[in-house]
Amino acid sequence: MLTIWGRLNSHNVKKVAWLAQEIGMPHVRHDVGGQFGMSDAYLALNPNALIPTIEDDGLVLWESNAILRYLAARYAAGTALWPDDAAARAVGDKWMDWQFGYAEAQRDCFINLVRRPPETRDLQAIAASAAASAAQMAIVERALQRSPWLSGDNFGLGDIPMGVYAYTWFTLAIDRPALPAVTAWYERLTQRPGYASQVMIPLT
Ligand SMILES: N[C@@H](CCC(=O)N[C@@H](CS)C(=O)NCC(=O)O)C(=O)O
Repeated sequence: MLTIWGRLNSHNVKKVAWLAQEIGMPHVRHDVGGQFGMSDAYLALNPNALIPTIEDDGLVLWESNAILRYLAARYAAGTALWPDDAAARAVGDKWMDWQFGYAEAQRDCFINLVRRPPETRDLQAIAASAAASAAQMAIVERALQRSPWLSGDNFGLGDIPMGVYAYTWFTLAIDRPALPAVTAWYERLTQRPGYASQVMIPLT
């Protein structure tokens, strides 16, 4: 059975737990990282001292997006999650790498508003981060005006990383410009059981 190590209030762990639900893969998840710490046994699996890590059929793997690609290729090949056609896969694939840049833009909002007590928050950093996130989301908006999903005509792997960050964006107490296509996409995501159970949890 698939094993996932990582606390669920981590963006990168959410991606993997959500995909496991989309594929319908039974799995066990162990809380690691953040307030749960990391044992020597865990660090032997992942020398980066980061989460998530998985073990599947003898394979130990870290890097969340590599995990998504592995699980989809192995367990969902030929479906919209992992189309046979390389060009069709690439449509969503680019958004997976693009998300890491987005995460940088949103980072100061998240750290200050979620991880720090109010008296130590850097309001300038929050404002700059909110503006940077909005500029990035405007790029997502233009893509979603052309197709309903970041992966194209169907929900796919490319929707998962940014889908996780969209929940944070819509949940944080920050100024957000009106982005109708992003909002409609987000509302469709909230209807997916795996998103509701693995992503829409308290940010803290
Ligand atoms: N590129 C890595 C980044 C992993 C990462 O930064 N994970 C964060 C949580 S989202 C982490 O491990 N933080 C330390 C901790 O939780 O103790 C991936 O995508 O898996």
